[in-house]
Amino acid sequence: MRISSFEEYELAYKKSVDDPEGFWGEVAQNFEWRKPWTRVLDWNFDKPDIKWYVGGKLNITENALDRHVRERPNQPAIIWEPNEKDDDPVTLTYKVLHERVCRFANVLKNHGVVKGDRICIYMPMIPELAIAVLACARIGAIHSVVFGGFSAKSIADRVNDANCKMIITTDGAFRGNKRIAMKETVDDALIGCPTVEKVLVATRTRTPVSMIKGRDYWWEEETKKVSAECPATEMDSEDPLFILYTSGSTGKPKGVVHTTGGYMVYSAYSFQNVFQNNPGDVYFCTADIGWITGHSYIIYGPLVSGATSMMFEGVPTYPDAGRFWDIVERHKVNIFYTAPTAIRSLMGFGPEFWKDKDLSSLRVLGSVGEPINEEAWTWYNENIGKGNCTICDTWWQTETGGIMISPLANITPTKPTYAMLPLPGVQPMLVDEKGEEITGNAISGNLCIKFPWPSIIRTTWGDHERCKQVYFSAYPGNYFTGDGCIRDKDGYYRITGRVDDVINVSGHRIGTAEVEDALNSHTGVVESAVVGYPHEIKGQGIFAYIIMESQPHEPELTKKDILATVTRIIGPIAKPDQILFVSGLPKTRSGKIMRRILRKIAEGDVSSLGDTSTLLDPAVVEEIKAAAGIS
Ligand code: 7RM
Repeated sequence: MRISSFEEYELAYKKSVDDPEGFWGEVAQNFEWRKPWTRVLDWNFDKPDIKWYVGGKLNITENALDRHVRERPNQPAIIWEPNEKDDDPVTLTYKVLHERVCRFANVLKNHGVVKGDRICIYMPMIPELAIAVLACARIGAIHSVVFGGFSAKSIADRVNDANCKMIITTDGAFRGNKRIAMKETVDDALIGCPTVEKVLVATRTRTPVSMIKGRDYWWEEETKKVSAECPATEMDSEDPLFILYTSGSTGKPKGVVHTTGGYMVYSAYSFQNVFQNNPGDVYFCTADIGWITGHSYIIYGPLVSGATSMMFEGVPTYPDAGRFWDIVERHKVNIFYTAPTAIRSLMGFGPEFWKDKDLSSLRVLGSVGEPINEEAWTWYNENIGKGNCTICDTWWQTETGGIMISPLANITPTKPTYAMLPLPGVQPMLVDEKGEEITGNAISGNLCIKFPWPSIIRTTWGDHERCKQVYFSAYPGNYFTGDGCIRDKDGYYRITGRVDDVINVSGHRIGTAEVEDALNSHTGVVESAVVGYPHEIKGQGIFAYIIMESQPHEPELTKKDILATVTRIIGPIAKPDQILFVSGLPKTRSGKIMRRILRKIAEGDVSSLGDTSTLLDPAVVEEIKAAAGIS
C-alpha cells in the first residue's frame, strides 16, 4: 500500500484506528507468504504478549531477494561507495546479491549453523555485512549485529547474553584515514566467549591477523566450497529475525528482539510511505548497519521494497567535508537520510563543500536519531534541499523497529523541528506525570503508544521481565517510549528528547548507568555520576562527576587514563566530553543522586537549581559549583 495524497493519509489513518486488523491485513497482502496467517493480531500489553500475522509462514529474504530476482534481476539492490573517493563503487544487482547471500548461507550451514542459532556480526560497512545479515535470515539464524565501534568487552557481553555460536567479522576496517582492527578486537572478546565455536573472517584491509585452526575460517575460501543455491528456510511470523542491543537507563544494554512477519511488513510499509521511493530512484541512508536505522532502512525496508540502497563505508568528513554531497552528485541520489549531528557538523565547514555540487537529483531529505534543532533544519532545507525537498524528521526507536512519527514525503505538511504526524497504524498518546492522558494541545508530556504496530519489540532477549518493566509498566496498558513530546494546536508532534537516564550523543544511545559502571571500574574511582548536557554538534555531550579516593596529582593525565578505561570497556563513543573531580555528590536522604542538579551545573545554568532542601548535605552543591568554576 502506498499513500499518495493527504486525503488518502487521513482515510488510511482513520481505517487503521477503526479497524486495525483489517488495515494491517491489507498492508500485508503486498508481500509473499508461504502460508497465510489465520489471525492478524493477538495482543496483551500487560504481559506483554504480542503476536502479528499468527500462523503465517514466510522467509523475509524471499521478499527481499527472490521476488525481485524475478521482477527486476538487473536493477541495483545495493550500491556500495568505498572509503576512498578514488576507488570504484561496487554495484550488486538483485540477481548478484541473491547469489552471494545464498552462497554465504551455505557456508553458514556447512559450519553447523541451524535455524534459531544466534550469530554475532561485527563488521565495517562493506557489502559482506549486508550479505551476512541476509544469509542468517535465509536459514533462520538470528543475527545480532554489534556496531564496529564497540570494544572487545562489549562484544563479549552481547555474545554471551545471546549465547552466540559464531562471530562473523573482517580482518580490519577503513574509516576515513584510519585503519581499525576488527579480528584482533574479536580475538580479545573470544577470551571470554565460551559458546563461540567458529569465526568467519572476510578480508578488507588485509591486515595480518591470527587464524586458529578449527575455529577461524576465511570468508573467501569458504564461499568457494559451496553452491550458489540455497532454498530459504520457512519461518513462522513470530520466529525471531534478529536481536539488537540498545542502552537503557539502568544496567547493561538489552537485546531487543524483532520477529519475522511483523518486522518485514512494517519496515517495508514505512519505507515506502515515508520516503515515497519510485522505481529507478537511488536512496542513500548514511547510518551504520550496526544500529537499527541501518537494519530497517539500509537493508530490510528498501530491499523488501525492491529499491536501490546505497551503502557508504567511510565518514562524512573524508577526504573532506563534502563527501556526502560528492556521493549524491556521483550517484544522483534522490532520497537522502542522515542524522542531525552530521548536518550540524557539516554546516560548520563552510559553503565551499556544498555550493558547487550538483544536488538537483534530491527530492526527499530525512533526519533521524535525535531532535533536529531549527538552525540545522533550515540549513538542510535551504542548502541541501534548495527549498525543493520535503524534510522528513522521522521519530522512532530500536524498539519500534520502524519509523512511527514522520511526514510522508510531499504529502504531509512540514514544520521545522516537528516530526509532524503518526503513520497510519500508530496511535500516540501523551501522558502527564500522574499518568493521565493529555488531549489536544500539550506543552509537555511523556510519549506512549496505546496500540500495537507490527514491528513492536516482542521481548528483551533472555529477560522478558525487563521488557515488561521498562516499556509496559510505567503507564499500564501502553507502550512507554522514554521520550518527552509536545503537541501543537494542529495536532503536530515534536519530540523533545529522553525523559529517562539515557543520553543521546550524536544520535547514539548511551545509558548513564553503563558509563558510570565503566568509570567506577577505573582504579581510584570511588563513585561517579554521569549526565547529558547540550552540545553544539553532538546534540548531547557526556558530563562525568567523579569522586576519587585521593585528589589526583596530575588531573589531566588521570582524566586521559579514565577515558582509556571507558574506551576499553564500552568503546570510544561512550567517552565523557567533560570530567569534573568532586569530593561529594548531591544525594537525597535515601541515597539517590539528584541528577537534576548535576544536569543544571553541567549546563552552566545554576540560576534555578530548584529545591535542594531534601539533600543530605546541601554544602556539596556549593563545592561542585566551585569546582566547575560557577558561582
Ligand atoms: C532510530 C533511532 C531512539 C531514541 C528515541 C529518541 C531519539 C530518534 C528522533 C529522536 C527526536 C527524532 N533509534 N530520536 N529519532 N528524537 N526526533 N526524529 O535513533 O534506539 O537508537 O534511539 O532516539 O530519544 O527514543 S535508537
